[in-house]
Amino acid sequence: MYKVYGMSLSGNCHKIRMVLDHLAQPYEWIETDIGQGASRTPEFLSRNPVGKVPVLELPDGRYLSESNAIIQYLANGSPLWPSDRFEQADTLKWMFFEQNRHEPSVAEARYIKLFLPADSPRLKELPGKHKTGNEAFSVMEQRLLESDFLVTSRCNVADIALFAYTHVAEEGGFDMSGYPAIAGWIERILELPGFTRMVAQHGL
Ligand SMILES: N[C@@H](CCC(=O)N[C@@H](CS)C(=O)NCC(=O)O)C(=O)O
Repeated sequence: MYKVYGMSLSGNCHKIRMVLDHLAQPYEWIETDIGQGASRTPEFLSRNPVGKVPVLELPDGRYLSESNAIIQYLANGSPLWPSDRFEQADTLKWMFFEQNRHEPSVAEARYIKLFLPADSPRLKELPGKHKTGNEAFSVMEQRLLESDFLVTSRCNVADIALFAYTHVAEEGGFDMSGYPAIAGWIERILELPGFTRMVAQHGL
């Protein structure tokens, strides 16, 4: 059985839960509180020297880190990973977009607002994060005005990668009312089996 070292309120970790639940794969979730330094212990660093969750432990004892690498590994061979070569590359394109353009703005704004004290000097970063986050949402909105999902007409791992922090963007102070196509896409994803919102129901 797979083991997932993750924090339930992290979007990067929620991606793994969604793919495993959707594919009905059994797994053990090991709640790892990064706020308490649990990702920086020598034991954790032996699983991922970068010191970040999520980490997947395979049944044979190997470890895999980086959320998008993990979901690609899990999805390979399922309908969540396309068989067409161009669609595979296009899926990766959106997953790189998520890590390079979306996550550093959208996830970081949420982190600053939800997890840092109200007098944190990092609060002054929020306007910049909102500007670049909205630029990323505009790119997604444009695509989703013409297609039900990001790559093809079916949901795949690129949608899951970008859903993770988009569906909780309001928690980072984003006004999502100007993105109706993104709102429809979020609802379509939530209608699929195993796909859930990231909420405290998962053990916190
Ligand atoms: N690119 C990585 C980012 C992982 C990441 O930033 N994890 C955060 C939680 S969302 C973390 O573990 N932070 C702990 C730390 O930096 O000490 C991925 O997608 O897995």
